[in-house]
Amino acid sequence: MKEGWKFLDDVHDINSLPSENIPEIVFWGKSNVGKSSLINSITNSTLAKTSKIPGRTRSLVFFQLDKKLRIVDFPGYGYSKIPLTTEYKINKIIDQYLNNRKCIEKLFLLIDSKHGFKEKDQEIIKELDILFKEKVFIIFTKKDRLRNSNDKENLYKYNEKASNEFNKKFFNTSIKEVNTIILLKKFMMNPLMKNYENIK
Ligand SMILES: Nc1nc2c(ncn2[C@@H]2O[C@H](COP(=O)(O)OP(=O)(O)O)[C@@H](O)[C@H]2O)c(=O)[nH]1
Ligand SMILES: [Mg+2]
Repeated sequence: MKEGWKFLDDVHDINSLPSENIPEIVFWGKSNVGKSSLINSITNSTLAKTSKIPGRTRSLVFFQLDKKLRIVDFPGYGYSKIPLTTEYKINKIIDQYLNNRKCIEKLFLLIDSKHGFKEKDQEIIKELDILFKEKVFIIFTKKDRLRNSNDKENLYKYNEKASNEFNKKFFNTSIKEVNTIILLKKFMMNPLMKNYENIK
């Protein structure tokens, strides 16, 4: 069944953010880690622009499900070919959004299953942890790309690091493995279901 996910806005300027009356789930991570692909899988759509070329999202892109929930596709980091002035602008808008936005319900930090945590990822986890604590979750992406037992063993180590060192709940996902998407989607939608039951 098709759900009512729609493109809402593409925000380049902190003064143009949508109203704060709907909970927002942020998808963040390195350029090319699979943010937009995962958003498309979850929303069962092609709303988010995916790319083989990293560094394409340079704004906060909002998608909305009815008047219930939003997804925010964040600009990826770690792509060196972005001009410094552009990078400065992006960092400023991210900083202001994270520090002031009141309707952030969850933050998903995406990590490539094969490559694990890079230095910048770890810095970001620590910063997010201070601001958002238990609202932060780690999502390992592209697990279909793990070829051998060594790769799989490494993912297991990254999973342990997520739980034990960072104290974060995690999900192992692949857009090619629908069960991993369903699990994540359920987790996102659960609070909505609870509200719905309360209303009934
Ligand atoms: N094999 C595989 N490729 C993926 C997966 N998710 C994303 N990709 C590919 O990774 C590249 C970057 O994806 P994209 O969603 O644009 O990353 P973003 O920059 O984080 O938004 C694209 O070529 C995708 O097709 C996955 O689960 N499995
Ligand atoms: Mg993207």
